[in-house]
Amino acid sequence: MFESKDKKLREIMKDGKAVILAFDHAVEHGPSVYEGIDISPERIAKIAVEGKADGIIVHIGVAKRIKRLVGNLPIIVKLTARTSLTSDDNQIQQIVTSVKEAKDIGAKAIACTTYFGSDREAEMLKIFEEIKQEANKYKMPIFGFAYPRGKKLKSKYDADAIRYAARVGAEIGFDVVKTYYTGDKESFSKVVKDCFVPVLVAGGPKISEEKDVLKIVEDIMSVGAAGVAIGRNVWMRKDEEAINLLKEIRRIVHK
Ligand code: FBP
Repeated sequence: MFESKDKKLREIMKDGKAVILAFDHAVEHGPSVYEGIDISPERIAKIAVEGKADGIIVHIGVAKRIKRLVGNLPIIVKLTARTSLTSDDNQIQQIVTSVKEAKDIGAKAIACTTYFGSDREAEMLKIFEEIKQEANKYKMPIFGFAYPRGKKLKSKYDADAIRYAARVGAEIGFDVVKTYYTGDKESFSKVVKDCFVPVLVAGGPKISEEKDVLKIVEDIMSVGAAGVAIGRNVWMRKDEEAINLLKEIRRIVHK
């Protein structure tokens, strides 16, 4: 049966907005960083389902494990990876899962990271082109993580660099861009204005007060963001707090 990318995207972003739970961190940062937190796939799936997320971003191993637990919750499989065991100068993510593999387990979309500005940017652009060809073939929407990197940057949260990375993501074929928050509404409004596809915001490192997380969500939504793809700020809390916070985020994003 013919299925368009748009139809699949609408299953995740019914009103053009989305609250996605992100969980690729044990690959990117390693388990010991999350000592004391239950990072089992089953727990994260339960938080996503009970918190009524619009989707969950995971690697293929987690996707296979949670598939039967999540019911209709759309799974977005992340295709690229790097670990923190490699040198900080080695800013590249390699393809570790194919679009076909993601589709075969029932994923509704795929995700991949591109580090714009990295010394290895050219390789990453080539990797994205390979992913895009396959994603187009299988009609899978692409959630592209547009993250600035590189020696020219003082910080990866530099507002102009985030604006630039998000724009490039839209130009080269990301269906949805996920990027960092710039830290203030004014600069983030420029990121959204110049990025002609929906922009989701990453949550970043855990913020202790929930009200401060919700304030960021209010702020980004007020300047036109399409929602969040948030991880640590949700699942690093106790189960009930995580679930309630997700619901609160939902209330703001979908209002
Ligand atoms: P968070 O909401 O926890 O920041 O998760 C979003 C995310 O994009 C993850 O998917 C990814 O592992 C992480 O941020 C990467 O963050 P960083 O580039 O700071 O390592």
